[in-house]
Amino acid sequence: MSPSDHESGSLPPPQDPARRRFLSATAVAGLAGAGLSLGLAACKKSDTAGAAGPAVAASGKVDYSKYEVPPGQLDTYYSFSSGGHSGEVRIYGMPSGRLFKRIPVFNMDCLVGWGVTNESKAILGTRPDGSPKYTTGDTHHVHPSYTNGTYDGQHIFVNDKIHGRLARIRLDTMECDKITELPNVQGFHGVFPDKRDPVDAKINHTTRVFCGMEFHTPQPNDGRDMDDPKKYFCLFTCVDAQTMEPRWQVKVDGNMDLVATSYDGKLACSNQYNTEGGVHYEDMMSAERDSCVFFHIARIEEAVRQGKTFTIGTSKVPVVDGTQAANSDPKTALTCYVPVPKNPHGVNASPDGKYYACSGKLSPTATLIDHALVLQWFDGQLKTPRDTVVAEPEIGLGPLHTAFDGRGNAYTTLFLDSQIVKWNLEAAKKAFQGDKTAQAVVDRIDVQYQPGHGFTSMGETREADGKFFLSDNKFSKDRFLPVGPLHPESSQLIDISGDKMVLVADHSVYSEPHDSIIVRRDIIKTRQIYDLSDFPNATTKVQDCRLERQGKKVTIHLTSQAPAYGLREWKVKKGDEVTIILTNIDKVEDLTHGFAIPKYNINFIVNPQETKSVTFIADKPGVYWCYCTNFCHALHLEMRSRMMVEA
Ligand code: RUQ
Ligand code: CUA
Ligand code: CA
Repeated sequence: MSPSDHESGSLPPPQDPARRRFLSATAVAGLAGAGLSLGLAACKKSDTAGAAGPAVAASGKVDYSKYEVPPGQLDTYYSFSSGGHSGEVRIYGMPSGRLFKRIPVFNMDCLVGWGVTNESKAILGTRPDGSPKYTTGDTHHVHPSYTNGTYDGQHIFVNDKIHGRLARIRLDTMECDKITELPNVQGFHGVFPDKRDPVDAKINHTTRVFCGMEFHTPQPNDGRDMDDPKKYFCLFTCVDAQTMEPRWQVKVDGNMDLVATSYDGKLACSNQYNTEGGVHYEDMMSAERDSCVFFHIARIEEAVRQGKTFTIGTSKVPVVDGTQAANSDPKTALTCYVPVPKNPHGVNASPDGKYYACSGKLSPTATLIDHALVLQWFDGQLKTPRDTVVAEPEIGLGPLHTAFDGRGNAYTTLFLDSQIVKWNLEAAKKAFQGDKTAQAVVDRIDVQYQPGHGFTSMGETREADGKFFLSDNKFSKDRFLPVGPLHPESSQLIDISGDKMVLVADHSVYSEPHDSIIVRRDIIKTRQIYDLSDFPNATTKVQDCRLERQGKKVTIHLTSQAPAYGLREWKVKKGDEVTIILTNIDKVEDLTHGFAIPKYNINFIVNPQETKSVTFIADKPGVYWCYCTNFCHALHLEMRSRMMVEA
């Protein structure tokens, strides 16, 4: 594709109604460039109606002070956001947009020592030499555990797209406690926990996490069959939320992108943009329609129980066949492939549990699929899977993700139009039934620029409160002080409580958040200090600090208590394998100490009543000052121990 391809306008100019047709195959070929040129054009302030933001409010004026959080006051919501290719998860306050914390998950982090301490390496997984197995990650989708259809404050699950891993974060400490690598999965993108058990009606909380697979590969992917398209397929994985072990997988036609689950626990679904099974991107756009594939969880678990399974390569995880050929009879089918316009993106469940909205991406539409009708299809009561579609409004160009306000409206991000479009579900259904007076789209607002995900406060729960929408935009040119070629992204807060959406704040964010969730603050109950009894290797008293030697293995049992470590110095020999176990015996909330050893690549922190350890080979003779990195006391700079390594 030459630059002139998109210059010459494979897409008509803005506001031309012809834009609101399906993108033709030729337009699609220029999509990436076209999207970009639209974005950059939109970035020139003079061109952009409403770029000044809130001037578009119905009243013509916005009282921004309403959305400020004054000094000393607390936010109403937490926002948990993925960090994209930073590999982390972030916590913000809403509506202030204050960044509270960055939780290292798949990345290294030398502030907390993630990837440095033995405890974090045990979670990350290691290579034979003890180093972390992977040090890169790509987090996209954060979703908390549920009870009774709303967040229960227990855990957050987040995917790693690169290496096919699922991580769990404890919400009491806001730390990752488990990482699972999914077998035979590449491009693990969509993830969603179930909201109740499909088999045991008494279990009304999350027990499974469902994981899509975006990149189809030969199975097994060990170098054979690389040129045989029939050997390529994708797997949908169910992970046990408690043990974090994969329970089962489903072989699927086409690929999977985003994932959503039903409120009754019966169904999970995923949008598919490559039902063609193409390996080049033109091939992935050749069909007029792709699918949203639904999984009948109880039937799959029954098939697994009956052993109607196979395994792939060295993996022991049972796999069932969810391909269309193997599931032609609805009454026994494990899967239902609902046709939707080509190359859809996000799929989101409405808070009333009735619908799934699948965004068109290359089609200017959203497809509304009725949950009850999907169940009817599985009961053999419908002619075709397409009969489950109850609306397909035209909403704008490049629809990606949809959020809900709990009042019957959906809010979809339009990547190419740089807008959020608000549409009414019932009106969209009426229009689909032929009612010419029904208007699905009720409002639009410009965002700056090119939104990816958007989310509403509590919007993925039964308690959707319809107060805020957050638009995570991929471009921010001109919105913030320039900081060099890598721009921040913008996360824009929109008040959706009235009929018209009102832009109320621009927050800059470091690249590259994808998904976030906005959680009411009363749901989150954190610990403020750790419990020493949770750490069997803790050193609880200064008097117990000591050096133990067994051959060449040396263990230093150490405490920190402002402003000193429990040992002022110790001596080891060159070649010793040294393990330092450090317990912070300070009980005061917020009193964290650090521990760094120059030239030994050791850097981590211990929070009040926490224990962490590091292991290294003392291969460099000399004096090394182990020092506190976390400002803790007036004598923080003096808080050091002298490590002497004898030649
Ligand atoms: S997907 S916008 Cu993971 Cu849309 Cu990022
Ligand atoms: Cu301890 Cu600074
Ligand atoms: Ca396609």
